[in-house]
Amino acid sequence: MTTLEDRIAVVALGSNQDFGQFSPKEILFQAIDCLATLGLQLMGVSRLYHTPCFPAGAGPDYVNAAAALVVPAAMTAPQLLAALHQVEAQFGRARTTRWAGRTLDLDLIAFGEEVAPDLAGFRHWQQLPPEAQSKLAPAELILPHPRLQDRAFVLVPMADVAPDWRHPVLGLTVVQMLADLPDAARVEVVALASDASV
Ligand code: PH2
Ligand code: MG
Ligand code: MG
Repeated sequence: MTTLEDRIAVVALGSNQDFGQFSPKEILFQAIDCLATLGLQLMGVSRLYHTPCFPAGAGPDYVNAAAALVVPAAMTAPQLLAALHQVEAQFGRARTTRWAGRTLDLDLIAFGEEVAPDLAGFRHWQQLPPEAQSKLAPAELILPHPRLQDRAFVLVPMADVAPDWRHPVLGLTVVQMLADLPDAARVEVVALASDASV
């Protein structure tokens, strides 16, 4: 049952590497089914998108998507993250180097209005200069995801499932953050045909 205390979380899904016989597109469909078995109610699943790897040239193109989940009131963000890591592991995800190709990446983008670890910690990572962004990765969970507003491969799918979610620090909705990106970034994120072909 959904209660008033339940929160909406947004998970970004990505894959740019086959897992056994499964293609990135098939992996994402299966991962979405898995999320539904975690005791999380799926509110919405975006279309699947073909996106160029970021940083450019660092690996094969990705398939990206987003899911909006109803999180039970008793579940914390770290608990949800641990559940996402379990699903990643089921799809052969090895946590090696930061920009390694990935069979399945499940990123916790937003957890209701939560700002973590706190406002100062969030701002530190959100305002990190671009040179440092490629070298440093936070050891702890930062919410909302500190690069959410920069990435068309996150915002375009998220606009399918939570267009009106408002960033608790930046004060902008998903639609507004997307409008602030250059056209060139948005048009690189291309919806896959919704038929069953892979
Ligand atoms: N994820 C990354 C690194 N680069 N590029 C695209 N297009 N999509 C991703 O999901 C992605 C990426 C790290 O998780
Ligand atoms: Mg990621
Ligand atoms: Mg990740």
